Amino acid sequence: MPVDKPTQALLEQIAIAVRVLDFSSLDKAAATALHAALADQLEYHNHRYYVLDDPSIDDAEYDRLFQALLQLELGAPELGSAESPSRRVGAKPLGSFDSATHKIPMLSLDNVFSADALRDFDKRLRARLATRSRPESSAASSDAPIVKASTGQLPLDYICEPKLDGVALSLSYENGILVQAATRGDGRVGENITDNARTIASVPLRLRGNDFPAQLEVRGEVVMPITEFNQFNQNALAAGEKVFVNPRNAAAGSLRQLDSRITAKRPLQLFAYSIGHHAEGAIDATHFETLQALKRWGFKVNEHVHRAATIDECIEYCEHLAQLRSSLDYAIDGIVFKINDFSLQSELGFVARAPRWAIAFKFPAEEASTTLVDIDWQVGRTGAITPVAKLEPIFVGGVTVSNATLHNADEIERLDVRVGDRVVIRRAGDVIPQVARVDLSARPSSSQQASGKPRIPSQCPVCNSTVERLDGEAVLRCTGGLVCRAQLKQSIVHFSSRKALDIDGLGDKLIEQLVDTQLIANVADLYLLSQDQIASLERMADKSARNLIESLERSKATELGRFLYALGIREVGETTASNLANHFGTLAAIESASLDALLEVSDVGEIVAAHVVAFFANAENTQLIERLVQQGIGWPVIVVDSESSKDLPLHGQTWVVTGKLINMTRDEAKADLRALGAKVAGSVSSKTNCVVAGPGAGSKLDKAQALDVEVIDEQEFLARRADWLDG
Ligand code: JCF
Repeated sequence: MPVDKPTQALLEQIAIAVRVLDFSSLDKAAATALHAALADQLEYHNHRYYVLDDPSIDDAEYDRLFQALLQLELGAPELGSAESPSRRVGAKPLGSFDSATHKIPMLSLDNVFSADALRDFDKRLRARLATRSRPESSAASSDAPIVKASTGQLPLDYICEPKLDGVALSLSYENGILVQAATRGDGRVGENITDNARTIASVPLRLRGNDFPAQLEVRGEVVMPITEFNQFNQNALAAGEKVFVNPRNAAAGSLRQLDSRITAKRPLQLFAYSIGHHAEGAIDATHFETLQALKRWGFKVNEHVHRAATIDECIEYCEHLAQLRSSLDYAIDGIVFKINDFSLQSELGFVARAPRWAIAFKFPAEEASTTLVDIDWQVGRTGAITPVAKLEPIFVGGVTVSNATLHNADEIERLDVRVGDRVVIRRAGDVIPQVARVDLSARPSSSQQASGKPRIPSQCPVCNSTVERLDGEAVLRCTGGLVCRAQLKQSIVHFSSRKALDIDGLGDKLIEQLVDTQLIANVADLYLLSQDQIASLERMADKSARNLIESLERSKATELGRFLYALGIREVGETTASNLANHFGTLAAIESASLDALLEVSDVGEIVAAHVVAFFANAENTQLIERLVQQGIGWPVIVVDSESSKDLPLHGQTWVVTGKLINMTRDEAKADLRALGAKVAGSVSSKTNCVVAGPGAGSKLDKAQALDVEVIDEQEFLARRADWLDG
C-alpha cells in the first residue's frame, strides 16, 4: 500500500538508522515501517532523477539510503518484496525466460515513406469514418451527423511522437505494483523479463498517485541513450570485448540477459507510449490525456509528443523532427501518428497485424556518397586489427563523417572496395557509420585491375609483428603482445578505465605521450612517474600533473575484481573478473587455479578458463603483477563463503572502529576485520565485542567504556591482526 507522508519521529529514526547502518534493535513493526519509508524515499528520488531529470539529493546521499535499505533487508529478508527498490540491482540468474502471453496482442505499425502517403492515410480514414457514421442500416436514425455539413471535414486530431528505435516492452501492474514485464515476441507471446525490467530506473516498481486502474498494462520502448551507447562501446573496445552495432541492439542485448545483474549495469531507459489491457478502473477518453496520466503515474513520456489538428500539421511535425533528430540522445527511425480519440480508434479497428488508426512515417535511409581516401588498419588492445575507411568528409544525417568501419577483411572482400572508389556511407540509427556499397560504375581506371585490391596486412602496421588469422575467424590479430605500442597503449587505457583501476586524469592523449616518450613501458611504470616528469609533457600544467599523481595514489587501494579486470585477460570482462574474485577470494588462488577449478566459476567456460590459465602461465604477466603489488596496489581479502568464515578468528564477533587511524584508513581497518570474519557495526551496543579507537574518538568511546566493552588502540589492533593472519 502507498505509504503516508513519514512522521517526524519516523524520519528521525530513518536518519539515525541510515547513519549507523544498524537495525538490529528495531522490532518487526518498526522495521516494516522503516522499510516502507526508505523504499518510498528511494523511489521518490529515483523518479526525480531518472524520469523528471530533476534530482534533489546527490548520488552519495541516495547511495546511503540505498545501503540502509539493503542492510535492513539483510536482517529481514521478507521485506525484500517484488516492489522493493533493492530489486533494481538485479536478481539471481535464470536458466531461461518463461513465455508470457499478451492479454491484448502487441501490434506493429504500417509504414509510409512520404508526405503524400501520409495524406492518403488521412483520406482513407476520413472516408471510412464518413461511411461508418452515415446511418445506412437505420435510415430513420436522427443522430446528429459527425461530419460537419459546411466543409465535409471531420475534425480529426492526431497525436505525433518520435518512433523510438529500441525494444518494445509490456509492463503489467496489479494494484499499482509491477508484477510482470514481457517483450513483444511475435506480438501474441513474448518472454517474461520481469527481473530485467525492474533494473531499469525509469520503470516504476510501484505506480504513483491513486487514479490508476487496478489492472493496468503499460507499453513502451526501451532504449539505450546514444551517449551511453558510445561510452559503453568505447569501454568494451578498450577491454577487447564485443561492441554493439547500434543502440537498438545494445538495448535488446541488455534486456536478453539471463542474469539481471548485468542488465542492471546497462544504462537503459523506458519511454511509455500507450496502455494495453486494463480493468477495474476507467482510463481517459483520448490518447493525449492517457499520456498525461502515464506521466502522473511515474512514467517517462517523450517530451516531443505533439497534438496536431490536421494532417498538414502532421507533415510540418515531420519536418520539425527531422531537424531535431541529430540532437536527440536516442535513436529514432520515424514518427508515429495516432488518432487521438479512443472512440474513433475503436470504430476504425485493426487490419491484420496493425491498427487502422495509427501509422509510422519512416525517415528515408541516411546515405551519402563520397570518396574512399585510404584504408587504415587499427590495432586494438588484444591485437585485433580492424580496417577503417578514411573518407573525404561528408555530411550524413546531421553529422560530418570522415571515418567509417569496414568491420574486417571479409567485409572488404564482400564489398570489393578499393582506395579511390566512390562509396556510399550509411548512417542508420547507428552511431558508427558504415560503408554500405561501392559505386562500381564510378571506379577510376587506376584501380580497375584486381591489383587495385587493398592489401590485407601480414604484418602489424604498428610493430611489424606477424599477423595471424585463426581458422574460421574474420579477425586479424597482431602477435606482438605488449611489444606492440598500439596494444600497449590500449592496455593502459583499459587498465586506467573507470571500471578497472579508475585513474582519473589519465586520458588517451596523455597515455600516447607517455608511451611515445618512453616514460612508461607498462602499467607498473605509471606508479614510478614523478610530478616533474608528467608536468614536462605537452599540455600538462603543474596542477594536472599533481592531480594525476593523486589519482594514481588513490587507485592503489582497489578491489580484486577490478584488478583482475584491469589486467586485460582475454575474455575476462568486468562480470567474469568479479565472479572469479568472489569465487577464489585471493589472487594467489586464481593464479594457481587449474582449468577444472576455473570451470566451477559461474560464467566461466572452456575458452575463458584457457585464457586465464595461459595468462598466469606467462612469466611476464606474473612479474608485472608482482611489480604492481610492490608499488602498493592492494585490495581487501574477500571472504569466500559463510561456510569457511566459521573458521575465521573473529567469526561471530561484532567490532566497531572509531577515531583517527595512522597506518590505515578506517575503511581499510573495517575491510580487514570483515576478512577476519567479524561483523563491523556503526554503533556501540552491549553486543559489541571490541572497539578499535584512534585519537579523537568521541561518544562511541564513552559508550564503550560505560558498557565495559573492550577498547584497543591501533597498535594493539595491528599486533593482533598480524597474529591472526599468521595463525
Ligand atoms: O516508439 C515506438 N517505437 C512506438 C512503437 C511508439 C508507438 O506509439 C507505438 C509503437 C508500436 C505500436 N504504437 C503502437 C500501437
